[in-house]
Amino acid sequence: MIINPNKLSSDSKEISNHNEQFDHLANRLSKQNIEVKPLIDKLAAFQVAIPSWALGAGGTRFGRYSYFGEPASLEHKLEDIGVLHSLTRTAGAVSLHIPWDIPKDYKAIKELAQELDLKFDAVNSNTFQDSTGAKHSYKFGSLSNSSADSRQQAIAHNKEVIQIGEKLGSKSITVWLADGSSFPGQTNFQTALSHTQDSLKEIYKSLAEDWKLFIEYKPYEPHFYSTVIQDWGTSFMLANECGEKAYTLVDLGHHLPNTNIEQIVSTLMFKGKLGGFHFNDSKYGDDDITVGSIKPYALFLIFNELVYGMANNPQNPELSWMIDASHNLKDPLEDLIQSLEAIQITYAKALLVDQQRLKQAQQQHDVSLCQEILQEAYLTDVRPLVKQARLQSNAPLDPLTTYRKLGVREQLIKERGKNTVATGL
Ligand code: RM4
Ligand code: MN
Ligand code: MN
Repeated sequence: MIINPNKLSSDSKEISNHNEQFDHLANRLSKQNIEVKPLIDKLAAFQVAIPSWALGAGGTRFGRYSYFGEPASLEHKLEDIGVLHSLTRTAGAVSLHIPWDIPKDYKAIKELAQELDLKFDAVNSNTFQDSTGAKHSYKFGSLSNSSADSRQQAIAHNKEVIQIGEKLGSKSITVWLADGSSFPGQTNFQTALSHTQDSLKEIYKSLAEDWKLFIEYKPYEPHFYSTVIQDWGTSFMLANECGEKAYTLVDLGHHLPNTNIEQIVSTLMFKGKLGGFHFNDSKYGDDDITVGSIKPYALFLIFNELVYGMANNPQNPELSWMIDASHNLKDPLEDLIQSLEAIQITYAKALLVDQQRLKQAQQQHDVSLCQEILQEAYLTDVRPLVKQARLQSNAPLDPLTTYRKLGVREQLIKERGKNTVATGL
């Protein structure tokens, strides 16, 4: 389904309401010497990739409930992302998960992506499941497995993922490993780490000059005693061992409760080694729920460091942004619209932080003022800025309401039927 652009414009009453609110805020901000236009441009330019696996109903260990009209093919998935992009103009990329979404016809897929104005962002390998007919199992690990056969198979898979990405115009590969152990004594930590390092170096060798390797970390799950790449330090060390095209990837859900993620982001950007970033929110673990739905202030503090890093760390490359979320109850498209909105809102708030004043207050050890400066930005209702950015990009002022008004899900059910099941988790 492709939304007719004529249906996306907001009505004149909505626009005049918005104009009023926007002018009010813009006036206030210009009195604080904040230039509004460049801020809006930054918001409009901020694009987040949608993973091809996140458009279906997510399951838990206990069940999977469909919400109907799920995408049954990669083409459908691109169309879903196209819907998100036309409603928000901030979802201009797709991140493919292989082997879940191997294109059958590359030319056709590239043409469709172009038509929908979507780029191919990082490609993701998957060695956390056995593919049907696979010769060797990943039950006891992939890149770290004590069996050379399983390791070789996992390395070959990653190389194939790079080749697929090359054909589509991707420029990076994300490696997330489920490798670890569930019982003390089950594996030798050093052997597993050393195998992982060697395997990653082998994969790294097949990267083209302009490609990047992102190494994702996660403390636990699916294994409950140890994970080979458990934290940013391990990922950073491996990235350094591989070389300058290898980077750490931070996924918000991949931390133990209360971890200071903003400080991790800051350290990595200082070292020029933050390559990718996965958005989601969580209460307990890798919950993969809607961005900003649980800890919006934590997200703001993280964004504040990202904004600081983007302005002050030219040694760090442009980041690959992706929403990494799963949808067990909500319509995924609605959930993703809410996540995209939360990202824009939080980014806008972080852009409002008066960095100069903050620096001065920090130098004067004026702790209370430092907090005030952050709060001032955080407590500003920035929604008129986000709406203005959308208006500027010909997107509707209110994407979720428009999605419902246009009856997108109903239309998808009509086109695809009730019982389609998307590949993914
Ligand atoms: C993992 C990790 C990866 C994601 C897979 C599906 O937990 O977050 O980034 O692609 O899940
Ligand atoms: Mn992730
Ligand atoms: Mn995850």
